[in-house]
Amino acid sequence: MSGPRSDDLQQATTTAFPRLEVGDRPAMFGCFRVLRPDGSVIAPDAALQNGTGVADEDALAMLKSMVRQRAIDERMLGLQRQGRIGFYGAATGQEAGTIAAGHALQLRDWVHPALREGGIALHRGYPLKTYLAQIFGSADDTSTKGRQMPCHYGSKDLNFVTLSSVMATQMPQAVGTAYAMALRHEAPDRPICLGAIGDGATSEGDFHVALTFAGVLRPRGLGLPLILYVQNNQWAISTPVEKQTAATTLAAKAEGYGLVGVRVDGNDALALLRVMRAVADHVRAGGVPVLVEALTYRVGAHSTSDDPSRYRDESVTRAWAALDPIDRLGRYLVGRKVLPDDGIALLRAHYDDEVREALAAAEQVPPVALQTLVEDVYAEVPPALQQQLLAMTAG
Ligand SMILES: Cc1ncc(C[n+]2csc(CCOP(=O)(O)OP(=O)(O)O)c2C)c(N)n1
Ligand SMILES: [Mg+2]
Repeated sequence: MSGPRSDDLQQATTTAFPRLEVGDRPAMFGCFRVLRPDGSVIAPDAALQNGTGVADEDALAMLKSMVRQRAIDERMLGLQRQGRIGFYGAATGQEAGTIAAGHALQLRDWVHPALREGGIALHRGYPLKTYLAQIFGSADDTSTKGRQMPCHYGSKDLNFVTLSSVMATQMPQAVGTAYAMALRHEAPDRPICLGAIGDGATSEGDFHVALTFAGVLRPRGLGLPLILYVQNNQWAISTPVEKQTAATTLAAKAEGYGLVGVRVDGNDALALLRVMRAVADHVRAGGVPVLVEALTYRVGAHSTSDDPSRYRDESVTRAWAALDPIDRLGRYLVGRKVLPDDGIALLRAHYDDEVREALAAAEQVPPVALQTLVEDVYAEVPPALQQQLLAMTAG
């Protein structure tokens, strides 16, 4: 039994999507795009639902999560500036890249996130209360028990694996998860795994190790159910993507490992959903793994520890900010009369209220109990650790 061939996907995606810059080059050099920045559809296709291939309820569900994520991110940045939390990495301007990728997955699928994919967990149902508790390291942090930096969410229930701060380590792990799914489940209906990474981390050895194994592991003669998902926001802290690679695109790297590469406008939620759904179907059914490059821009700082005005031209940032993914999808939905003219503002007010209430409750929760520091490693806490704990609590 064999799965779809890689060129089936190329065929499907190149014919189904209007592209940003195509010529006669394959999809990994072009860039799929459905919406213009003003929310109009570039090339409505009468054969597709709504001319875009995306149902209104899907577009609206994505928009809600995107607005919610921005409301959370902006509040968290404010908290860090006030000294109430230690660190935060926002996904501002990348909400489409995060939420649309998550929306294309099924709940039984797996996610190995990078720093900016916390919104996928929220979109899958990770409670805001737990999200905030992870950031605070409070007693409600049931996922990481206060032992991880903020933004390292994890949820067994949601198949959302806690990221390690060491860049790119999640990619070989994602290959392993996909391999396990391929061994345990029958195509064409296998749970799939999304491994997410930033452009900068594609320079890490782990990324290339992952691509090698993604190509050569073929259990049952099929490709792994794996999407390697690069959010190319064009910066790795202060290093621009041009200094990470001389390749024409990051998607092009797929070819060298026997994988399929696809590039998509990372600020266009509809294009992303279309591409990610096509890709998910392809790898679920047994096709070779796909490297998806979502082209976007980090309009904010790298994290709360960074000041980008010191190393980049912020007029470029403003140009990208004008391509905002929330405004674009919002205008599309206003145009379709799914959303009133002030729909985004109404949603934002709603989520600001939600965040304010959740935060007020989260800040009342005490820190994780000290004794948990010595738990979970040994079946019985060894005497030396017991003594150290005693010394800490007595002090
Ligand atoms: C192995 C390793 N080297 C360096 C760092 C420090 N570091 C954290 S994030 C980051 C840049 C990440 O850039 P990118 O992969 O483009 O993701 P983005 O932050 O832009 O989403 C660096 C250098 C790290 N965490 N791990
Ligand atoms: Mg980056």
